[in-house]
Amino acid sequence: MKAGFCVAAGLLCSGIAALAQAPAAAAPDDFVRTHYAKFEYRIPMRDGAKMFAAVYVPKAGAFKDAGPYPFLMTKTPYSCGPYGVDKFPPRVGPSAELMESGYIFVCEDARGRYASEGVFQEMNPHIVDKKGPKDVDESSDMYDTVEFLLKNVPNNNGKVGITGISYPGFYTSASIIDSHPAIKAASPQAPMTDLFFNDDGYHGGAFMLGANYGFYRSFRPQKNPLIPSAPSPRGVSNSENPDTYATLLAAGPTTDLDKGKEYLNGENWLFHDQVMHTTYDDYWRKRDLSRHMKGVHTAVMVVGGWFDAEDLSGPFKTFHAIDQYNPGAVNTLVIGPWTHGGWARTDGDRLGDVTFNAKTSLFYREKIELPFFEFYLKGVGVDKSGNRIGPLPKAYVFETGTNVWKTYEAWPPKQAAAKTLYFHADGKLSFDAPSEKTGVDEYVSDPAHPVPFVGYPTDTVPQRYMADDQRFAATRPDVLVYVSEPLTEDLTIAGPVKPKLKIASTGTDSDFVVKMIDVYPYDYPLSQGTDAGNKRIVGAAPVVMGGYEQLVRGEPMRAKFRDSWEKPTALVPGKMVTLNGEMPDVNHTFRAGHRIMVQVQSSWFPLVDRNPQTFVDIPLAKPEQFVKATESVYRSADAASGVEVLVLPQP
Ligand code: PG9
Repeated sequence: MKAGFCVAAGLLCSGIAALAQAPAAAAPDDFVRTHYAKFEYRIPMRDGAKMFAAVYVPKAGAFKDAGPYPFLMTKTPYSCGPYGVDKFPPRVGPSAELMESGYIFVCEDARGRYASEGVFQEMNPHIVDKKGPKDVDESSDMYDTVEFLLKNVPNNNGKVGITGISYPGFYTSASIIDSHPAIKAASPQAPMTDLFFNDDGYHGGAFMLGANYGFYRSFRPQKNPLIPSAPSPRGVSNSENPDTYATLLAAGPTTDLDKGKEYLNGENWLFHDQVMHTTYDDYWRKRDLSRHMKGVHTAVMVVGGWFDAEDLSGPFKTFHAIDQYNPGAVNTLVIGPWTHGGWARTDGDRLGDVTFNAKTSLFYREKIELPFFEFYLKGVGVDKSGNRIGPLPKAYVFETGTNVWKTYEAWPPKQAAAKTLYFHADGKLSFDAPSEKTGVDEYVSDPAHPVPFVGYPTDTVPQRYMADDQRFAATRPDVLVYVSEPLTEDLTIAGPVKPKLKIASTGTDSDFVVKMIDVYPYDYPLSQGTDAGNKRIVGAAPVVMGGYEQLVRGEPMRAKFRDSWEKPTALVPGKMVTLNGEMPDVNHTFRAGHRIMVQVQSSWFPLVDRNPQTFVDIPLAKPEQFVKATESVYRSADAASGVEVLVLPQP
């Protein structure tokens, strides 16, 4: 097959199972076929590998704007199907609004995935000092791709946009390092940035078992990129217990999972790598994209969701890295009340039992995302309603609690000031530091009976968990609860949430999970529930929201990493140590009448793998190494514990 073009008869064009990139658009189902002509290319990279690209070019007369058109690209490891110039997906591009505006949409299979040649690497590491054409990475591949497209695709205006969510978000960020001058707009969305530091792999040093257990059942190495192994569903099959709390508790150490049939009997090296690199070693350091975000010459809009259970941290890391290494760059952060990719896939008006009183995703797609690309790729200065559009504010964020969009000149806002909420006797919480000479709260943590992360059976990680009611946990003897008095006025926090604990354990390792919670007043009105997929349950019994304990932010901290992510150290049983952490940012208002709650526990299962509470390489822990431990949290004048937040002045 000659480079650069695919013929309809070849293997490449066979109908490889298409993974729908996104839900069907509101436009007629045949909109893509009637408005776009499809081409397929095999684009040669400098090392000789050919990347597959599906290109959709506006048909003459199909749009008011006759072109020439900019490119709007995405790169994905999840397939650019359906393959074949006579096969069309239900939608092209990130939104119906953009599809209906007219762009040259390009989807490129990632190196070594599906119809692209080369060798796939998880979060393909960036090569700083390239010595020759064999030294290739996402930056060089994108440069070569753009050069090819500009020369070979008809009716283009010489400008390129790149965008994508999750892994495609990673490819967007990695592609704009030393960016090609034709790239004028990039939007990394929920970009994986550092899998070990609070993206998909590890949080606070603890392995995110539930999500990875599901994801790697379908994300597998492909022996021959042209004939991918059929992905298995992320959830469990009907023959398995649909409650992974029970199945993963019975499964024992994660190394046994790794050898299981669902992970190709240990041959799914993608999962194996995630499980076995349990410290911040060179495997992770090479893949920390934030340290390479240099030479960014394009306008950037980083997008994320406050309730993104997979890549919440990545958007903040990428946004701050671009500012750090590219002073003066056009770089905006947009964060809404969304789950992973929710801004492209939902109305954004609710999550579980919590409502946001507005279709935030529709607002984002029409008033933020569409103008961003129209402005930088087409030079359009007004939106559909005739309002002027132009550079976005530095930070464009949705404030939960008050449920309003806010803009700031910096993120976190310069006006926010650090204050600590301290733990007190009798489960009290306040901004006053403790004065008592002594004070400690204790509980027994038993790895055989870990604290669940949700109060209902589930076979996946329902994204609604990030705003779910915590009353199911509050009554457990192995959960500490600290709660403030009802607030007399609104209290708004904006930025990272930093637990600062003084702890001890009778074990030689332990986890401490800190959850910040918004407690609703008892007279709060009922709400209609939704299922784990965030769909309204018609006819469902109303949810009692009075006293609801809404999770605002929660994260684990694995005590062995308290001094070093590279070299973990054991706890000395009974000896008090300092355990500080940083949880991903929030922008939440605790309304007047609400109370602030903090819960502390030593397991969060099966969201997080169990800590045996013995100092050991956890995937290899033996069953007998899983031991009960008495955990102590100190709250005295000389050994205070609490959570530091950034408080915004009330308007
Ligand atoms: N963020 C998802 C993921 C990527 C890599 C490892 C695990 C999960 C995703 O791309 O959907």
